This record gives sequence, structure tokens and C-alpha cells, in this order.
Amino acid sequence: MITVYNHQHVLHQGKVEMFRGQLVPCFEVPARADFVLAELQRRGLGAVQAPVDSGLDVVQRIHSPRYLDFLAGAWAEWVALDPANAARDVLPSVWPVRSFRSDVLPANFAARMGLFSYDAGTPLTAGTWAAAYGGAQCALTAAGLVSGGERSAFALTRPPGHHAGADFFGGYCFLNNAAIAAQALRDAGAARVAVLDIDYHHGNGTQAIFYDRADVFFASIHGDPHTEYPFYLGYADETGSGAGQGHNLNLPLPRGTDFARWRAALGQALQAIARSGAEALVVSLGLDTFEGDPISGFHLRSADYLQVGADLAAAGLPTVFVFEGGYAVAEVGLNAVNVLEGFA
Ligand code: Q9C
Ligand code: ZN
Repeated sequence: MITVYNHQHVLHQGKVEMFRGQLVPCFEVPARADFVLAELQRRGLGAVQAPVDSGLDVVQRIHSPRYLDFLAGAWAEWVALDPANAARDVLPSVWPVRSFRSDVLPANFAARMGLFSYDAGTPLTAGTWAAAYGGAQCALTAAGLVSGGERSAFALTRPPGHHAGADFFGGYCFLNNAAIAAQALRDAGAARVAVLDIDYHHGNGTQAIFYDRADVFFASIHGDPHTEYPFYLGYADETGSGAGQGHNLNLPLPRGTDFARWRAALGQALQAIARSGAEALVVSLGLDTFEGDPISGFHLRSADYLQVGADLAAAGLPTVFVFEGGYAVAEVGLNAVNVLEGFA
């Protein structure tokens, strides 16, 4: 399997995130991707290549113009407010909840930070745009390889993407790489595409992007949002709207879920994907379902990920893997590459 590696990922390096009233060191760190790359190379799982830059055409089909403009220019605005800001990450602190307007674009920078985000755990840094842009190019290149006839490809990117919506960031995510890959597969001729999200956290951004579309089926297996982040989306009764009715499947599972129960949900998701008529698959590959993950609550073990890969392969679809979460940093390489090897 070819890996498309975003060498610019290190440019996104958050210092702290807000957690229980304190600023704590970021969980989403550059070493995550380094461990995956090292394990891929150690096990000789296939070529690693840099992305081809194909610009923002497909990205603009997923994200709104005013959101992309904001992200691309946010760091320069932040430093212009105060040169001392260059040493500090940006975090939002005010948000337009129900009854506020989101159609007006405020001139105030903090107000726009809040307009385009939904949590205080996602620092924006000097290199966030460059890293996220490189990640999107990785997803596009991986999708292009699969459209061109490869059985599979892996987009090894960070920051992750599945919490980012058409016009918001959050959950450590800025550009929705999986959604961008799915759109690219559609544009290259696949009539129907499925996105399967196996990160511990519900892929609220991806769901929202495709919620009213019939051409992209979204299925997600995740911690029950009654207790787990992102809390406000990911319930079983969310099945799609309008033309997208019936094209969204959420399989929330309780904290403490083990592999046997999780795998049964995977089987259910894959059956639904087969019924959807998808001609290609995008897997949002989070490894935070691992028993040792510091911020999650499922109990998958490293060896289980080989079986996950084999189950995914049995679906028989051309597949783009996109790296998402997974915060047990020392084990994330082993776990990710186990999925890829199980698939191969
Ligand atoms: N400080 C992804 O896995 N914060 N995002 C949870 C821990 C948000 C996870 C609280 C977790 C977001 C891509
Ligand atoms: Zn996650």
C-alpha cells in the first residue's frame, strides 16, 4: 500500500489546550505521525511518497470560502494584534450559540475565532494552515491513486480532520481530509462513496458535511455522545436529511466496549455500506479506540487492529485510509500499521 505522507505536519505544533479549567499540554502532537512513519518503514509496508499539490478546488467543494479565508490568514491577524502573540497559540473564548447571528462576519478577530470553531481544545498555531493544507493535499493524492486503480492508499496526515465541518474547526481538526478524499473520489467518477469513521470520537464534521447528500454514505462507530466528546452529535437517531435521508448511520457504544462488541458494530457498518452501493470507501482511521489511549474509553488491543484491517479488506472496495486520532503516542504506529497490514 502506498502511503502519502504530509511532511509539513510538524508545522502544526500546539502548545496547550483547555481542559477542566486549565491549559494542559496538547495530546495531538507531531510525534504521532513520526511513530506511524517509523513503523511503516520498519515493516516495509510499501512506498512512502510526498503529496502532489493540486490546489484548493476540491477543498472549496467541502469548506466555505469565508472559513478558508479566515484559516489561511488567521495567524497573520493574530500577530498583527500584538507582536508578542507570535509566542502564543490562539484559542477561541467566545462562541455564537443559539439566538446569535452567524451570517454577520465580525471585524473583531476573537469574534471570528469563535464563529469558526466549537471548542477551546484546538489551538491554532503559526503553521496550522500550512500543515492542514499539506494534509488535504495528502488526502487528495491518496484519493487520486485509488481513482487511478490502486486497491488502497494511506494518507498519513496531521492535524486530523473528521471534527472539522464546512465552516468550523474543533477537536484538533481544521480541514476535513476524509471528506475531501470522498469528494475527490466522487469527482473522479465513483457514483457513490462511503466514509467509515472508526475513530473513538464521532466524526461530527464529516456527518454534517454529507448529511443531506445521497451520494456519500457516512457510518461511524464511536463512544456514546451522551458521555463522550463531541457530545452534541453522533446519536443513533441521526439518519440523514432531505435527499440524504437513510444515508447516515451512527453506532454509538458505551465506554468500556471491548473488541468483540466493537467488531460486531464494524460488521453492521460494513453491511450497511455494501447496501449503500458505494463503489469506493474512505476510512477515517483513528486509533484512539486502543485500550491505552489517554483520552478515550474503548478496550481494543494492538493485535485486534490486524483483524480490523482484514474485516475492512473483506468489504472488497477500493479504499483510502486517512489518519485521524490516537493519542497513545508510543503505540499509535504499531496500531495504525496493524490495520494496514491486516488489510493488505
Ligand atoms: N482533553 C480526534 O480524535 N478533547 N479528536 C477531549 C481531552 C477533544 C479528539 C478532552 C478530543 C478531540 C481527532
Ligand atoms: Zn478521536
